[in-house]
Amino acid sequence: MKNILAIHDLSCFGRCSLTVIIPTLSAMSHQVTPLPSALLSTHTGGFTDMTFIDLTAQMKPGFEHMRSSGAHFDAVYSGFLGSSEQIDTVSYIIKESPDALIFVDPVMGDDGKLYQTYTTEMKNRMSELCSLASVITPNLTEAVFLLDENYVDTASMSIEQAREFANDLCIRLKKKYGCRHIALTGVEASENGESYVNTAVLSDNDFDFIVNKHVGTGYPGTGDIFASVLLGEMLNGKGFAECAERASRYIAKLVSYTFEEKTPVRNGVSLENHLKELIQE
Ligand code: PXL
Repeated sequence: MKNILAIHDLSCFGRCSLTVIIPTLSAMSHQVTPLPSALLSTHTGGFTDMTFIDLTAQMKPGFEHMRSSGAHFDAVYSGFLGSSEQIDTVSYIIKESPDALIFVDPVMGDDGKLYQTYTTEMKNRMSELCSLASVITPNLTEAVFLLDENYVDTASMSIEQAREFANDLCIRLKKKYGCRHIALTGVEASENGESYVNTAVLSDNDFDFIVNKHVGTGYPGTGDIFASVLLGEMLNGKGFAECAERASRYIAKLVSYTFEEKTPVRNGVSLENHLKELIQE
C-alpha cells in the first residue's frame, strides 16, 4: 500500500480538496495522510463569508512529528495553499522526501481569475513548487499564470485549434519547469454546435489530447478528483497518458450524473454514488 502526504485545505462543505481527495485515493487502495493547509467552512466557489483558518504554523512541526513517528511517504501531493509562507514549507517537505513522487496541483484559480483567498504573491511563487515537481496538473487559468501570460478563453476554438494551443502551452510549461508529466485540464472547444472540455497530456515528449463532450456545467472539486484519480492510477503502476484518460473519463461521468440530479452547483459532484467504480478487485 502506498502512503500519500496530501497537502490541501479542509473545506468542510461543498465537496472539494481533502473531503474528495481522501475518499478517492482510499477507494483506490492508497493510504492518505492529510497535512491540512487551512480550515474553511466551505470552498470559495459560489459561497461568500466562509470561515478561514490558516494552518501554516502547524504544518512543518506536523510533518516533522509524523516523520519522527515512522511515517514514510511514497508521494507528496500538494494543492490549495493558505499562505505564501506555506510555499516555503511545501518546498522544504519536498526536499526532505527524495524518494517520493512529487505531484503538484498548482491550485490558484479558474476562468482567468485567482480564487478569493489567493494573493498575487502566492500566484507568483507557485512556480517554485512546479520547478520541484515530476507531475503538474494545472487548469488553463493556472497554466497561463505559470507562464506569466494573459488568460485566453479557448471555448470558441475548434478541437484542432484547442489541441494545438494546449500542445504549445504544455511544451512551454515543460521547458520552463522541467516536469516529466503535465496534465492540462479544462481546455474548452466547440464544434458543430457541441461544446467540449478537454485534457492535454504531455508525458516525456508524447502529447495526447483527451476529448470529452461538455455535459452540464463546471462543478467545484472536479480538478481535485481528477488529480487524485490520476495520482492513484500512477501509483498503481500505469502509464501517465492512460491514467489521465481514466481520470478525465471518470470526471465526465461524475459531472453528467450530477447534472441530472439538479443539485446546486456549489455543492460539488455526487462522488459518494460513484466511488465504487474506482475500486479494483
Ligand atoms: O478545488 C480547489 C479548491 C480548493 N480549496 C478551496 C477552494 C477551491 C476552489 O474553489 O475554494 C478552498
